[in-house]
Amino acid sequence: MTPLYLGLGTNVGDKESNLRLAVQQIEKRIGGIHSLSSFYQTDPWGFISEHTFLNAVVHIDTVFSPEEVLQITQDIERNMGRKIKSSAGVYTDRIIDIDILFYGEEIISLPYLQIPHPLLHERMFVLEPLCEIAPNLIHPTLKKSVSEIKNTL
Ligand code: PH2
Ligand code: MG
Ligand code: MG
Repeated sequence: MTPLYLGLGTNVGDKESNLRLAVQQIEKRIGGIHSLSSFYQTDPWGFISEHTFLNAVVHIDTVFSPEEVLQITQDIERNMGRKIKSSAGVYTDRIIDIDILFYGEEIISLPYLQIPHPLLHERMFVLEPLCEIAPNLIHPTLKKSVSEIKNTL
């Protein structure tokens, strides 16, 4: 079993239901929920939209590989009705986005999969919920705890 941290975000539809449904699907398909943060209302980061976000972070213990987790999270996104994926840093409104933040202490740098998430240290909408459930977690490449990273942002 490997500790897996996923970041969840939604900014259209019934956002609270979207997060709850995503968590339910994650539990069913990826592994038991170790902890779930509160839901945080946040302003769109990196793009302009009239729709605010609801963000959360979940810690799961999983038997699946990082690639398998990616396949499953993308399948959950598609099943929940996400049609357009953001690409090349151009973001769009979404029903649900599930991002892999950490997979144990693994460092993966593939064109389609980067772990730890390459932007998590710049995003308060990730660090705030992450700090709520895992303040002492060490970022495997920055070698700092999540709370240290948050406090210097
Ligand atoms: N996700 C993004 C880009 N901007 N802003 C907020 N507040 N929350 C998000 O989840 C988010 C974002 C890319 O996936
Ligand atoms: Mg994202
Ligand atoms: Mg994503």
